[in-house]
Amino acid sequence: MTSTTDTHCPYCALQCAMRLESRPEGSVTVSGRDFPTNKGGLCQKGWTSAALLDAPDRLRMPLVRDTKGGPLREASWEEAYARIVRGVRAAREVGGDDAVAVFGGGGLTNEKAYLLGKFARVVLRTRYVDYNGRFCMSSAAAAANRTFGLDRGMPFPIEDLASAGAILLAGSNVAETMPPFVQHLARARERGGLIVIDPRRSATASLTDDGNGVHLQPLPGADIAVLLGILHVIIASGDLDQTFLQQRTTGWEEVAARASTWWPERVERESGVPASQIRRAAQLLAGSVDEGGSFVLTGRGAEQHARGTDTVQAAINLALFLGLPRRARGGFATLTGQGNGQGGREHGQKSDQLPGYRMITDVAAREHIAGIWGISPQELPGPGVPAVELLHRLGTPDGPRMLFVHGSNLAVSAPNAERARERLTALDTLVVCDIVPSETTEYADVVLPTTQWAEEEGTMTNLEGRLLRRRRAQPPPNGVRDELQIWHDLALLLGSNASFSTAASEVFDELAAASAGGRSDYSGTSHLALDAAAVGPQWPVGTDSSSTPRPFIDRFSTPDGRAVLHDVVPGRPSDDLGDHFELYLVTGRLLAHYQSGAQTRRVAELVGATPGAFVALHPLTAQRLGVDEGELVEVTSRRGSAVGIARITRDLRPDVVFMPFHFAKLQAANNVTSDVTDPVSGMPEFKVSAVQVRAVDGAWYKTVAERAGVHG
Ligand SMILES: Nc1nc2c(c(=O)[nH]1)N[C@H]1C(S)=C(S)[C@@H](COP(=O)(O)OP(=O)(O)OC[C@H]3O[C@@H](n4cnc5c(=O)[nH]c(N)nc54)[C@H](O)[C@@H]3O)O[C@H]1N2
Ligand SMILES: Nc1nc2c(c(=O)[nH]1)N[C@H]1C(S)=C(S)[C@@H](COP(=O)(O)OP(=O)(O)OC[C@H]3O[C@@H](n4cnc5c(=O)[nH]c(N)nc54)[C@H](O)[C@@H]3O)O[C@H]1N2
Ligand code: SF4
Ligand SMILES: [Mo]
Repeated sequence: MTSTTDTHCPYCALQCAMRLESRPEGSVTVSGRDFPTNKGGLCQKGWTSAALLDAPDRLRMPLVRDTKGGPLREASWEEAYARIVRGVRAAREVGGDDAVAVFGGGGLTNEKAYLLGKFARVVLRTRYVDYNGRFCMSSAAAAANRTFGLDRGMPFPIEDLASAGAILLAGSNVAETMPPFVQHLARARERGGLIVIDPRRSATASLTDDGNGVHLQPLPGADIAVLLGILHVIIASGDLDQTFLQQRTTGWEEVAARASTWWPERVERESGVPASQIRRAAQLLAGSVDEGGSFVLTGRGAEQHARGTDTVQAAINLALFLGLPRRARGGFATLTGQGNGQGGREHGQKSDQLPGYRMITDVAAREHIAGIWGISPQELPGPGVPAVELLHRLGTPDGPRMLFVHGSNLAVSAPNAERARERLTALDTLVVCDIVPSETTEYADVVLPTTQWAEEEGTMTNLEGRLLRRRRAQPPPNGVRDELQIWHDLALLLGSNASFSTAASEVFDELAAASAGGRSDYSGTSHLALDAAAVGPQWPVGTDSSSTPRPFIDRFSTPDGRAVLHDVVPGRPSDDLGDHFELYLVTGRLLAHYQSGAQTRRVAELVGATPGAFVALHPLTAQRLGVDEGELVEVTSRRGSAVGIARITRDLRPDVVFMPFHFAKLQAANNVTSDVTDPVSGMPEFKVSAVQVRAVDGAWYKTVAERAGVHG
């Protein structure tokens, strides 16, 4: 008999609702379901997501490596666990509790994110826990926390966008990264009010064609100047919301003074965006505040810079000057990326946080969480370090000697990836838990096979801060274990008597209690309540169980209720042009692939759509470098090189080249990127690197590629 399960997509933060039909012989079909974010729609990755369930090389047995450099071989769970326990003991003998580190992922369910943090702090007793959300959302989170006192990426229901007269997208390419999102832009486009800031004419920038809006195409990293220019015009035209600024914010006078020095012609000189476009963008935003509403939204293009927090801040400042957050129609939001990017950063994978978005240095928070975990506050470790710093410390004399990775393929996705791979090699023991072999499992001493999305129960928190249920449609393959089970088993074997339930609903109840009274309070809901609701609530969901769709309408979450503006100044990228590195490389995403590609490079239809890396460049640049369409080119920075097929296009500025980061080995864009990070958020500068580009000999490449095992 066919069984039907209502769940959500395994991939991005839009968390499109889907229905899975599982047939007895094992085949699964996917269809879209109505939900606020997707209205029944799915993208190509969603449609093809079931293909991953029976990937031919799916991990089905633990693997261990007997000697460094030797092969991985199949092992029993008992043997793999014993190896891990030995590794933990040996590392602790050398370096104490902090000799073991944990790296998590924003794709893990809330239940797993919570238990992984608990495992790190209670069982391993290490301060070294962080996760790939540092690569993703941390600049926006830092800017929101310091301004609003709360980091809920989208502080309103996504459906509020439907009436909008103007929407500014700074560094977000939703047409490829969240295709069903484009329907929420329809009204703004009809009114000619879509504003896209992107150094590329991305698929989303093209949505402004035919009078639907305006595309501002600055130099990478020049957004602060552009946003200050727009603010300059708004202030000069008297379109600022003075009452709102006076009553509900602080710090706006300094920002106004700064903006007064960034007139549009100066911004044009700095960023390359014509002054007329800056004025147009300002008019569109100001003109729609009372006409359907104006919205300012940011994506990774604004954030993944050495000054990412300040860039998001500039966008927030703009929204505050227009008084957007006080309106039911209008506001500022950041578009969270990973499936559980929002929930994953609330419950304790981040080095400085405890569940409920509590700070690990806060005495009351430590007491509360220690109470839930049955330990004394003194036993709780202190704050660790952000992801990139954690990677840098691996295998150094004073750093961690053992690492657990759950839900990240960092050998491909970490910045300056060659350095990251060297650090993995320097570890005594690397444990990687995944559903498929990845470029990171290639470095592992122990590989643990785990369940995936349609095989597990849990909850996710989507980009609106809305809780939803992930449901099990079919049993996992024999030999595979749920991570809740893995942490339960390892806790026992490592001599901990803390409770590690293997039932997701019980873990949720514990998480809910731990979050009670915290900034992201989930205490008023449960699996049962979420199952009964047509659409889940947006947090905080306190004891009265009510949803909080628009937390900032009347007051912000800062101690005095006021939003705190911060003065920010334009500057140059940290990895700037010079020394023969005369072009900027921008990295980003393609429709058909997800992240490091560990999942989507295994789905035939997606590989068919985009088989390998390419390097997009402007015709003038191609001509100057003597590169033809389809030729192999190599992109080199101060750190390393990556290759791809040349794609010549007018969608780029002549001073910018683009590469997707979904491909591995010689095609990995992160061989090139810099691991300099934003000082506030710890986010790496993925979006801009100074590079040189040259055509390479195809025969040479073929030999090297074959040796390195590159396909596509
Ligand atoms: N298909 C697909 N969808 C995804 C993902 C995926 O891997 N594949 N990943 C998910 C995740 S985790 C995330 S974080 C989101 C990311 O979603 P997006 O933020 O939309 O994705 P990106 O392609 O990384 O970056 C967006 C745009 O920023 C532009 N950009 C680069 N530099 C700058 C700059 O200096 N200023 C400005 N204004 N723009 C710049 C790039 O040209 C790019 O078009 O997507 C989610 N959805
Ligand atoms: N150059 C460049 N680099 C970037 C970016 C960029 O724009 N440019 N973007 C950055 C961003 S925003 C992000 S979010 C990162 C993401 O990069 P990664 O952290 O590498 O993310 P994924 O590729 O999604 O890796 C997730 C891994 O976990 C596995 N997995 C899936 N579900 C589970 C599960 O439930 N449990 C476990 N244990 N494993 C699971 C998958 O098979 C996969 O191997 O990349 C960053 N890197
Ligand atoms: S937009 Fe995101 S959540 Fe929706 S189907 Fe595509 S990958 Fe899945
Ligand atoms: Mo992300």
